[in-house]
Amino acid sequence: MSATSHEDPRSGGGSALDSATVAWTAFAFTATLLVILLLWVLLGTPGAGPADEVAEAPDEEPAADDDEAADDEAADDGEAEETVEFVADDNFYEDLPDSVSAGTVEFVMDNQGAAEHDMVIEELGDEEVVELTPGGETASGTVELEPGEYTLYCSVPGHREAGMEATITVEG
Ligand SMILES: [Cu+2]
Repeated sequence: MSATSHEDPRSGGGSALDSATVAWTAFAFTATLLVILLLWVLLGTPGAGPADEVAEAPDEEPAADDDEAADDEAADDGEAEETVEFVADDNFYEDLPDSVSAGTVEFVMDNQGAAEHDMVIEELGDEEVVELTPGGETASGTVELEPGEYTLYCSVPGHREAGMEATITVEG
């Protein structure tokens, strides 16, 4: 009983003290947070400018590197001086030019037929310049051509005889 009566004022006083302490602590904590926030904003904002510039710079450099890499790949492929786009169908070629310039020539074949077709150049040891390509697909091949007359044909049995043959002049 007496212990309880002694404790009540203490715990009451203790609670009042605790409330004041909690209030002060909360104020100090909030003030500290505000100061930290203020410092973060003041220091962070000037830092954001250079940070953005630094972030943007690498974005531009890799893009330039990619372009150079693409150019290098094209160079590795021979970087055709001339591109000849033509159509293969069942069973004939269309849109093949009568002549091209000597050098590296890329042949792009659009197979609009139903059957498979390729494009071989007889004078290059029957080299298959454009691989066997299913109907509806496009394929290409690059070849080095010296001046002269060349015969292009499809190596699928029966196709050359059916009309898949063309003559092209390579001019020096
Ligand atoms: Cu063919």
